[in-house]
Amino acid sequence: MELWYSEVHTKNVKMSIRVDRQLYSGQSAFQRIDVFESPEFGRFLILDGYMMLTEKDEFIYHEMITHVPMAVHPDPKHVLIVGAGDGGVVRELTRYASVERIDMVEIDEQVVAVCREFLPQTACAFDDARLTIHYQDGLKYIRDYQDMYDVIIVDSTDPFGPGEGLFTREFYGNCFKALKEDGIMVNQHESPFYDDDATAMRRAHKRIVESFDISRVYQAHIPTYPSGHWLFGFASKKYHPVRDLRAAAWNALGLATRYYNTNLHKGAFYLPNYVEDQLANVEQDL
Ligand code: AG3
Repeated sequence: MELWYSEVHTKNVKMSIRVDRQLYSGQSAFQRIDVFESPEFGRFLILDGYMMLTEKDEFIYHEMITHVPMAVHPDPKHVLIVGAGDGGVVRELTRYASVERIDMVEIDEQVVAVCREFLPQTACAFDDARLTIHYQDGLKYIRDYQDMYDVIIVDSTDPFGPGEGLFTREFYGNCFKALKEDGIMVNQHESPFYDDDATAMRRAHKRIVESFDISRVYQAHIPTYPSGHWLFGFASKKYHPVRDLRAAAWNALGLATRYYNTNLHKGAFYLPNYVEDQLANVEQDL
């Protein structure tokens, strides 16, 4: 008997992973949650049918969404994480001794509970004393804060379903307000490759450019996401993602990483022409 998980990437393309067994399936107040075990990718988490992470390639996503802003900001003490119920960003962030407080806003308490039980590889730092988890909609949470955070990391689902509000002008504007005068926001920024993903990517970029003075996009290779070519947004009030990279200081921390390094950091901001063209069109249309 063959058991396969498939994610439909376009109406003509799907990606399938052979599964040994299903570890969990449940419906929360917000979404369907599934966890599988597979021979190639280890355990993996699916929300509403979409791939969130696998044990084999999650290091790429979590290192790139966390270490890029942390290597630019000179003194990140207070960090907000939006979404991220699997704990991967918390794991990476808690490796920084300089971080004093982490607020995490996750809409779905059940995702955290399921990940604690079935995905210990990512959900391993939820008990860190610096962390406070707020079970709330990030869109609403952020309205109440001003001049509060050094770094905001938006680790959302795709821009439909529970994550939709995290791709709106209102949300980005409020992130700007919630950041200190030299704050940085990064977000998962969809893929430039398939048409529907590229449309979502351009729409997100347009809204971020409208809210932040400095707004660039960087890339990583994530095998289990649509097309494998994924983008992140870097939006900032003061620091440029490449010119203000503090490579020597970051390297002196001695953090062992499997994907991120400070040369790759610079390279990740040099984008293929077809991606630069999509971004330039958005910037022109403003
Ligand atoms: N955040 C979801 C990235 C989007 C994946 N999209 C897809 N498979 N269609 C990942 C959460 C990891 N902490």
